[in-house]
Amino acid sequence: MAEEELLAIIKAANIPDHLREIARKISDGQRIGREEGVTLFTSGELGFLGMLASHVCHRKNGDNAYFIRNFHIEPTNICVNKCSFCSYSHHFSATKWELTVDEILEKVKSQDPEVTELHITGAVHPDRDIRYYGDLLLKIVAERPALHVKAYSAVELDYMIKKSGMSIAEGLSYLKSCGLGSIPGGGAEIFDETIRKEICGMKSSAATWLEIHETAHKLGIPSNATMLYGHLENYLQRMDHLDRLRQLQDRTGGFNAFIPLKFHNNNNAMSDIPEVSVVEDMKMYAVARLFLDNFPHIKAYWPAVGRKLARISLSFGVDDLDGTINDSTQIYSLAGAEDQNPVMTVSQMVAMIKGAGRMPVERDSFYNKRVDIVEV
Ligand code: V47
Ligand code: SF4
Repeated sequence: MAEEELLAIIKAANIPDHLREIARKISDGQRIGREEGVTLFTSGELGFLGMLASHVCHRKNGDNAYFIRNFHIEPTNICVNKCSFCSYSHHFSATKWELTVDEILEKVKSQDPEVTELHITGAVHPDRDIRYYGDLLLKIVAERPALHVKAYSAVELDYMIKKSGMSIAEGLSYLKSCGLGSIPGGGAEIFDETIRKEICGMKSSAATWLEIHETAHKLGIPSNATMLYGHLENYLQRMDHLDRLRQLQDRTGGFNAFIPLKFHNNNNAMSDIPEVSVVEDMKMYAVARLFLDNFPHIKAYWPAVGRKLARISLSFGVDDLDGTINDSTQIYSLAGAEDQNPVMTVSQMVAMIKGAGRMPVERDSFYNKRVDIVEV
């Protein structure tokens, strides 16, 4: 939709003046503030938010909706922390696992040669240090040199780097030299200190999470950012989280994608909290797209949100559906997400994106289009 068309709709639409003013700012490419974000959550109707977010999404990425051929490895669920929302760590899950290096390498070897990215994240194991994780990267890269390895959340990194006695910059440089390509967005949860203390008080602080990502960006290691929403936090706390990310991105430009993660309430210490509605999920995607004007991509992680909603999210500011995943991730299946065995073929991914009226683009880890995009 062209700017003039959007402006005409905004002018004609029967919307209150304060929302019209926010829409005008967005159409003009101006930044909106935290309070305006809260207003969008509280009084922006879903259709209105979808229209604005789709407009901004199109301005940034055209009709493109990205996916990647990837797979996940979760090395262990044995954790030094005890986050209340977690269904995955050995504290709550019925199973307890730690893969050996050989088992991890077996998973790498057995992947389709067309897969381009490996995502590694897991619990914070008390006995494993930075040399273990560095050696693991070296072995993976020796096995599959072309594979991009996006590995270790800031919380895992914080633990292994502190244990080694290195500074953050030294630890990250060492891991980069072993083959670390980028850092996933996990562990951000919610930055607001009061809520963070309540739901994951043992975890690395918000300041540490942000410092690790900022240092990584300065070392040329890109990363993603997440936010766990739909539990105890209020709208202002969500906006505070987005604002801290936007400020960091202004300084470094190192974030690729923002991924809102909906809280799932099965099998954890927060099971009494009901999950938020689909309307709330779509509002979250849209407000993220409208506020994070310096983030190139908003990702719907389909194993967390479900296939149907992932498709709908493409009309609420989302331009990335993550990937084919393969069946090894358990974080969401254990927390009650609909997909117990998350895997999608390229054909399914392409069909899903086309069904939403968007252009499927197979990307690499840096959002470059792969030349051999598969048409089905
Ligand atoms: O930090 C854990 C979340 C995250 C629950 O960077 C839960 O491309 C909802 O960060 N309900 C880890 N969420 C996963 C993650 C991620 C996933 C996909 C792609 C990328 C990326 C990153 O999972 C944790 C936490 O926020 N999580 N338990 C739960 N019960
Ligand atoms: Fe451990 Fe991560 Fe679960 Fe927290 S969310 S208990 S850090 S595995």
